[in-house]
Amino acid sequence: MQSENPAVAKPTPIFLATRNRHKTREIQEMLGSGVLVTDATTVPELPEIEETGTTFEANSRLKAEGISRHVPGIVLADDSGLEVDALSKEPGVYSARYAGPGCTDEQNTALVLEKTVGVLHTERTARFRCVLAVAENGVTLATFDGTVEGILATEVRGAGGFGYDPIFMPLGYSETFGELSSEVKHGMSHRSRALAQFKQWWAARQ
Ligand code: ITT
Repeated sequence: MQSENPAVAKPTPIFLATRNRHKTREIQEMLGSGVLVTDATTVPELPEIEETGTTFEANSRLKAEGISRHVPGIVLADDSGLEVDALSKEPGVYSARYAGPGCTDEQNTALVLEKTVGVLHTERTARFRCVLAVAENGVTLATFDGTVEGILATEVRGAGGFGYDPIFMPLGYSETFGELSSEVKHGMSHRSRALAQFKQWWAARQ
């Protein structure tokens, strides 16, 4: 029989107020094995939080506060999306449901490409934004934001990542996030930049 090794520390748990498993996977990868990220897909009885805000910050606070009323300890929420300058910063906070309620990533991506047909390369500037909110017992304790600038591709390229990754080329690259490795994405993404600030805040708190 194997005995437990007291030198091997148990991962610190953190609850992520999301049902988007891609966000959970990315945040778990970036926080590493010292942290165990659980999300709302593991607790079906948690309420659905309506994203009624018009900013990423407002929606991330709504999700963190709403879920932290039902989950002990601190809760992290991520509200994120793509802003396309040629579309007046759409899809923005509507990124997940741009092509309508219940739509797929592929339908959203196709709609952005359709609406930008004929837009010149120099006019195809875009960015991903992410706001992370951390809350406890229904109160937001802090928020952190991150952005990555880039150019919208004219076609879907690559099968990596999720969401709009196959049509977004970060500045300095001719490949999309769908083609680049997750290590490259995590080295510069909107989510990793917001998460770096959260990590500092969390370390100072512990
Ligand atoms: P939760 O509210 O449950 O967290 P959601 O997917 O509805 O999940 P958001 O309202 O924040 O979350 O919408 C985020 C959308 O923005 C996401 O579904 C993608 O379409 C897009 N998005 C965000 N981060 C992205 C990334 O790193 N790569 C590609 N697309 C991303």
